[in-house]
Amino acid sequence: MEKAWYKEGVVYQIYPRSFFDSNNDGIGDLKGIVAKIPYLKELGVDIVWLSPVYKSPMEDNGYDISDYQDISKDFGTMDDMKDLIFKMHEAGIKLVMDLVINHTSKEHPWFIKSENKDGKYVDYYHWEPKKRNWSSFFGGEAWTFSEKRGEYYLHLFAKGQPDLNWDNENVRQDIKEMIKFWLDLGVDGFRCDVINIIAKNNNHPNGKFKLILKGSEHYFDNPNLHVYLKELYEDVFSKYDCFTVGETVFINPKTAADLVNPERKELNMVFQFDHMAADNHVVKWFIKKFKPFNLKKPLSKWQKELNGWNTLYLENHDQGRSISRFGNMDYYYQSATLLATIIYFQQGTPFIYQGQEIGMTNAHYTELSQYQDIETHNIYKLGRKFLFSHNSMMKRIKLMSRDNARTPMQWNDQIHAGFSRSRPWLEVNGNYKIVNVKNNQEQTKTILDYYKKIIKLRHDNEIIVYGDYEDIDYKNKRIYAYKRTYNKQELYVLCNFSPNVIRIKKYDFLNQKLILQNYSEITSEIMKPYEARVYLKK
Ligand code: TEU
Ligand code: CA
Repeated sequence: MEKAWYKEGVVYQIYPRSFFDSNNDGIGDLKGIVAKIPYLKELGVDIVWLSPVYKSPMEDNGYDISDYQDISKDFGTMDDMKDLIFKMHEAGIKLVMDLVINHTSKEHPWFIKSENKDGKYVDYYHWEPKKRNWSSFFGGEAWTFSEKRGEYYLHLFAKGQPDLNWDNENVRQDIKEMIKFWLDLGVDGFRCDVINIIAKNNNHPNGKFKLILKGSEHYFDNPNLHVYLKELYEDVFSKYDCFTVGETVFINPKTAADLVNPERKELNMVFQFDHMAADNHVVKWFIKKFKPFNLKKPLSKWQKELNGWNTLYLENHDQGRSISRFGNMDYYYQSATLLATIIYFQQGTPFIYQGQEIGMTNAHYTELSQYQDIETHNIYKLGRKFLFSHNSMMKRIKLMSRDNARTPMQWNDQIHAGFSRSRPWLEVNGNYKIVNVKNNQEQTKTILDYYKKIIKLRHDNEIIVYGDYEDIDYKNKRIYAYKRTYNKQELYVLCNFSPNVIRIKKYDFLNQKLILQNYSEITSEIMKPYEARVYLKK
């Protein structure tokens, strides 16, 4: 296994809009991130990934970019961005940006010119004189009529996010130039938004009948994907000391390996979503009761089957909070730390989403009007159209809306949780008086402390980063246990993923050195609810 800084580092994802507001306009910003660098240092993370801060009409909170080489006024200026890169590097933290190149905003000059059939821009996007039946990831149709051009354009996400035509060489050239611009500014890598769907069948045939994502057979696993990713790698990424993590939808360990196997020279790692379906039927709005085994199964599968480097995450800006989905509020500290133990002692690069390290929970909004997210509102409308009741839709939204992850970061118990002195763009979670950074820093035995310990352990023990993975008693539905092996070392993770007190086997490793635990008192063969332990045998 080849060593690399991006395998050894711990990544912290910042959703800039909700992190810290430096000028009190209710929106988090770049200066706000600079102000919190000491916090990131204290936590011990090595790499920060910023969700998009580019110029954007904000139909999808910045995932709709109208200028790749400018910063949204909401967040600051290009000088603020340069300052942030400089100060992060000064603090020894690398900075990774979001790269949204499947689509732009419909306000991007390329799209405006394409609508006007202006010169080389005619085919920068996907156009058809007749509407196709494809459906969008946000619910509803994926082809929308442009009055100006008199044709339909493809948008796999919101109407304001037209998909770029990657078969067009000029598009690829422009994108490559743009990526170089950021790498030359000092950026250390990219999280590549929905990167495995950039290549499409350019005849755009109608899709087969399907309940969701009609038309997806015309862009999933398109062979040109690999051609284009190799081109990006060859012409750009390989020339810098940077890394790429692809966000990849509907992927399995085999198709993922075609992207991340180092010999293929495409991406360094990908985010897969199998374990995000532990409480739903793949489409997150079709919820089902969470069962721990449904989290264990996909996680173990990817550890064992992926021929390449994994990513380790439980949350991001699109997902409900992990404690609310997979934990247990009756055992708040224990279940939050258990989840962290399970995921971050596996092999791969760890990603922590802002607020996860202090145990932030779902938003607990009661009214639809409290939600801002375009996906949430689209889905509500669609659900009602298909005769789901208001209550049924609200139940799904309360668990799954992306806004659950986007509520402002809870810094302290003061007004607006210390995020801003003005009313934030999205309401603060009502539990901020208890759940906040300051309490975590001042009290003993906190979730934040536990995260700091994990990060330090990963830094101090190569076995956690590079060791081989092997399940222990895989079929046990309540115990999640595994072994890591590296050189002559062995590491054991033992978790009781249940609210019951259980008696466990007399495992050999129980007399090894305990390096982490989430209960102060431990009885060797009895495990308390959501108890987690890590043993190291040197
Ligand atoms: O998300 C891609 C994606 O597949 C989403 O539809 C995801 O499944 C959904 O948000 C889960 O609810 C990426 C970004 O992470 C997301 O924030 C953007 O809205 C989307 O791409 C479009 O750029
Ligand atoms: Ca601000």
